[in-house]
Amino acid sequence: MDWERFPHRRYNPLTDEWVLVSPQRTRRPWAGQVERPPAVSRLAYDPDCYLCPGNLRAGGLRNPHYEGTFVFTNDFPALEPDTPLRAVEDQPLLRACGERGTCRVLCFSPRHDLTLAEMPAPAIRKVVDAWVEQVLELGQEYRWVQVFENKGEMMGASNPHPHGQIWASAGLPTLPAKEDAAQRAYLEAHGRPLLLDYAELELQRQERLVAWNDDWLVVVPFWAVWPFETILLPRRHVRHLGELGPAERDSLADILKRLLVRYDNLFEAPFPYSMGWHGAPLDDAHPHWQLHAHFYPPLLRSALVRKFMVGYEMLAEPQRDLTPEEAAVRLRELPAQHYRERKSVKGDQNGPTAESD
Ligand code: H2U
Ligand code: ZN
Repeated sequence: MDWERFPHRRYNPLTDEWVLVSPQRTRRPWAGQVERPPAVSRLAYDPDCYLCPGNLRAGGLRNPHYEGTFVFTNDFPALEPDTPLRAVEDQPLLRACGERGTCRVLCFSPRHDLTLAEMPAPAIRKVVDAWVEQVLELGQEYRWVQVFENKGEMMGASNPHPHGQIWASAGLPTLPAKEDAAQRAYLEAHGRPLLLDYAELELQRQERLVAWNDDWLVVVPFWAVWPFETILLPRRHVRHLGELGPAERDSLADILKRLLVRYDNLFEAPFPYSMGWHGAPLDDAHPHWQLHAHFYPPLLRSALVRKFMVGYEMLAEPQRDLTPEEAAVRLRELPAQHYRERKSVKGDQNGPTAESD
């Protein structure tokens, strides 16, 4: 079958879901919503930012004068450690259960104006170390530790200061539970972890590769839903972030930089996304699990035109026009140097990323 020309459905073996791909539609005209260009902060320190060193947060606590990364308990947590775990299940149609957990915020850098993409690799390595520490620490008490970053106004991030979040919970949330079941079934059927087989296949085929180094690869997954969605995979069997050795943490910083620079270069604008880590729960061995990170960017055609998950997607199933193979080629062929670095060399600070108001 000629994937490039005909509508078809692709299977996501990690979640047991399908996506409709309609490559024949990529040339349809667009007259829909155009977003405002994202504002780029040029301030290294913002006295009004609740994440900058030394500043006061909502709730009255003051940040220390931190120099690398900084972690604090979210002042408005979605989960709390002392919630009773009672379940209400006497009516099968009205089920609920208490959930216990905690939420933390992780500042990636004291610099208000940087993003992960623009941080030097050794500074990104410090963020990797913070992720590892948080997973190992919170994994002692909680079954699931969700490390994630919402980047950009378009994704609802409340503040341009580079930061991510960590939510830990006693129970396994819906999406990790699906991935857990699929990976368990695959190991039972094939004797190897699903995503280890998948990484090998993608390294052989090379059609969907975006970036790679000795320990990691990034691909637009065969079953991607978002136009420029990617998955970051280790090349050996690694169950969770806590299993990464020092060299692998360095090479992780390297691959993150390669990916995020390409993302920013795609539309020469700060690239919004939600990303997060999925790894084995820390309560047991879980040999079926393979560590991976998902990147879900909302942009479609430019820094101003986003994809909406509406209509058919809310009611039937996700759909995309651009094929994952086309998206991978576009990302792979972008320059490895960040566009802002290139432009500052030329002395040009204007363009689509300039402050919008
Ligand atoms: P975003 O990653 O979506 O920008 O969210 C940042 C978090 O920071 C958000 O969960 C928390 C919010 O509850 N926050 C604090 O903990 N203290 C503050 O002073 C403001 C925001
Ligand atoms: Zn700040």
